[in-house]
Amino acid sequence: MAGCPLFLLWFLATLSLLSAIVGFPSYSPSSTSDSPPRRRPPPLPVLPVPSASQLSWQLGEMAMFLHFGPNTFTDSEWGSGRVDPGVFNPADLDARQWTRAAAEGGFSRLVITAKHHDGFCLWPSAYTNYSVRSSSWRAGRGDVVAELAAAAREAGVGMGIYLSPWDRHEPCYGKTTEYNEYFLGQMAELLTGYGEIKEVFLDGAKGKDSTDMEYFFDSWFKVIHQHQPEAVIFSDSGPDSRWVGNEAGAAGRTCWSLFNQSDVAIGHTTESYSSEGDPVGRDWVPAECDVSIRPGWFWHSKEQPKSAADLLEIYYSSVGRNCFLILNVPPNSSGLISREDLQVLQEFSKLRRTIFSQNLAQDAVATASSTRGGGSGGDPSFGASCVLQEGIFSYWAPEEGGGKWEILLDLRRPVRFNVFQVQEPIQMGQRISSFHVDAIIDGAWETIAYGTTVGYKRLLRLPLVESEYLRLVIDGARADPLVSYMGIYLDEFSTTHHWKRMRIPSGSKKSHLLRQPASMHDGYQVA
Ligand code: FUL
Repeated sequence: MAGCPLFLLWFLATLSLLSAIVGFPSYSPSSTSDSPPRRRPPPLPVLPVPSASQLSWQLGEMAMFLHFGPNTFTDSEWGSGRVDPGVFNPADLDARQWTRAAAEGGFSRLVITAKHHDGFCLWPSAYTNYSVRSSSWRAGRGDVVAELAAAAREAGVGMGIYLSPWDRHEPCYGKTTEYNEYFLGQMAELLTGYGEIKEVFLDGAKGKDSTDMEYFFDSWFKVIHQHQPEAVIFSDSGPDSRWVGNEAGAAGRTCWSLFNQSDVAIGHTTESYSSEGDPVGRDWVPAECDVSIRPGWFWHSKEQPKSAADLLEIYYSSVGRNCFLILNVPPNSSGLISREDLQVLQEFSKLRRTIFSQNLAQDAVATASSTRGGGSGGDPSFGASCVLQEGIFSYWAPEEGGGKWEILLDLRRPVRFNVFQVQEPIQMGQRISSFHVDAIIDGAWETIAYGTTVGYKRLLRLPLVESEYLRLVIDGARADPLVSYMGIYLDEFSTTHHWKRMRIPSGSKKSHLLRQPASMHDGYQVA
């Protein structure tokens, strides 16, 4: 008050006297009976957390990968870089057919091998003649990247590029400065000439006997983000998404998006670290699972695609384990995705739709051990019922500092299911480190699944269960756990062969656990 002028004191005193006499409304910090209750703000995020582009990438769940180039015409995987560019002649190339397949199949992005290890460029790069310009396709005037970018924009699918650091054609490969300049020059062409690029895929592969070469990854990452701030950069170590450590499309049952980028040198990964992440990692670098629909990455006339059931299996072990799936569907030598691959993609999306389009718990009554905001029932904006709303932006939060974290679902009728889905609001950090799921079986609680991490999405396949009550018990977390979604589903496809062995008591009103061989199920192993 020392510096407060006297007249101001006089003014404030007069004002409060007047307001007492004439009843001016006055502000009081505590709420009165007719003012709305004060909302409790959300809890603090627990670092590290995803960037906005990592978040939208993860919500997109799946990308379609397109391996295409001279290898498609020469029945090879790692082209030598000495193949005549004239071999590249996809007479019926139709990028719209590719983007249609991606959009209809539920893929949020497409990533094309703009340049694979053979050094051939699918766009007319100004820095080399080893490109579409020297091919017979469209009389040397074609640009595959441009056609795909336009079709992807039209179909509302994001566009991504693979630019191989290892280059078996380019003569300056091995000369550090020259090749890094060459690579960045090409990268700039791709990132400035084709609209928005959502992903840049940097492969760590390099043949054993190939020339030594130092890549300036740090400069590359900076330049990529200067040109395309929203692009997710994939490499063995991130910075935005990390290789999962295998090419089978399978993450660890424990899978943290937390990671120490500086502990991993590109080209020198340890599979367990890449596939499981790091519970004490400093960086947010979620895993991306790359796998091909066919045995090879490029199309080969003698190879056949995997089945839709195989892809479903891959979906469970990638997207269902907190990862992003990039599924390669290589166009054939006429420039189209083959009919048999399209067929499998359609079946795969039908399977996912059939299993996941209806949460069998959607009419449940959800209650929790506590809710943030305390009081009677806590703050409804953090209530247990939030876990029945799809997505990650509404979530249940427990009262701070409590040790018991449980969500109970009263399904209000016996429901038969064999898949459990749980999600965390990852924008608040990945927290849960162990959990289990119980159901009332024959009148008593029985544990039907154990899991470790959750992250964006965790799918657990279970023995077939019929129950009216289900509870998620969180046994360990890095901070107060938050849960954004819980779902139960019936998958009659990936377990078809087990159904035959089960006897479902007819006319039974009780809840039952219909046992299946435990080893067949994700959720039955302490993950
Ligand atoms: C590997 C490459 O060598 C394959 O050819 C393919 O591009 C795959 C995605 O990455 O490391």
